[in-house]
Amino acid sequence: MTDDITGRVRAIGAEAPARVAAASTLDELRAVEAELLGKKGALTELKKGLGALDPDARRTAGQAVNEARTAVEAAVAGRRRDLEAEARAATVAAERLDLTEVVGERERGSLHLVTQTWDRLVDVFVGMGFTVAEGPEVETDWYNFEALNIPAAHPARGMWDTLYVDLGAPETVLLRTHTSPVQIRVMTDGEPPIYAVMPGRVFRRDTADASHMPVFHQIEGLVVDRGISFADLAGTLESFTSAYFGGAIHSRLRPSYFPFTEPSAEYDINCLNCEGRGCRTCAQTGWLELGGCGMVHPNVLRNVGLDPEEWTGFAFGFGLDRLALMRHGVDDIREMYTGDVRFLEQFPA
Ligand code: FA5
Repeated sequence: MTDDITGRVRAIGAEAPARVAAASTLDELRAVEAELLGKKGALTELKKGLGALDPDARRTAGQAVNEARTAVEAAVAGRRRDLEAEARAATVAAERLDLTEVVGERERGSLHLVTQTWDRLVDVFVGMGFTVAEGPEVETDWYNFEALNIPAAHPARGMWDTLYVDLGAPETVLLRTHTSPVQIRVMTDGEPPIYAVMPGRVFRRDTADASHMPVFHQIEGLVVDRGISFADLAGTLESFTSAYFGGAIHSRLRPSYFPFTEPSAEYDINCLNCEGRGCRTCAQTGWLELGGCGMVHPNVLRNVGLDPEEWTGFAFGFGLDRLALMRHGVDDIREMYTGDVRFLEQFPA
């Protein structure tokens, strides 16, 4: 009986390290511990049988139980340490933040050079007290031509090679050839005094070259007030030029003809790409035409119901893309429309 209990206790003690080592999680370890040492565990059960033994046998068996218990407890404690360390290492690995990782800068696009120029021009004119208006790109013959003192069959229509839209009666709807129709809309929608600029996209059957595109942009200006003279126009253009280009710049007003202004002029600046010496941007002339201008024709004022005896005004229309060319030293307008990122990246904004 003694040998039986002592033998079984020793057997438990001998097997214990292997069973404990086989526990691969803390839960499994707890289960093994309960099976061996718990209230209903194997060693506890065996210990209960000690009371029935004679004193010598009880001592031997009791000692064996204590030794086995100590051995099991040591094995469990050792395994628990290992498993807890493993669990901690797993948590640390799972929650690890790599603070040395370099997150690359986000690639951001930028505004196109034409948009930047548009915004800048608007800023300059708003700074001079102008408001901003826009009109539609598809216009009627009335706004683009008739109201601007260019009746049907007038030879001046040849100044603008027009793209017509196949809508309504033939040649009544078109892609606007200039931003001047917005003058008519502004005068029809509001009352003088008017101080407005009107940027927008325009369309012509022009062949692309270093200074021409079939689709390009203009910024129109219109002032209608009492007592406005050509000197006001010249002074406004002067202030605009120095505000936009900064520094000393040579400009000139060259007599010209537009049906909707009288007198009319072309506004040229000294080509900045060749400093007036002559290059392909200015077709070797040393001057680049930026736009037309003049005093609003009395017929235009009458067409929108204004009395030319009471109101006078001036108007101008600049090539927005050409302003961008000059300001940024670009020698070919087509560069702006090829979508070449290497070109566009030079103008971040
Ligand atoms: C006009 O379009 C008139 N509406 C301007 C005007 C407004 C005169 C108000 C008087 C009063 P013009 O056709 O010259 O004018 O064009 C004006 C400017 O647009 C030109 O000086 C030039 O800078 C620009 N431009 C004209 N055609 C092209 C083109 N194909 N590509 C790029 N820019 C152009």
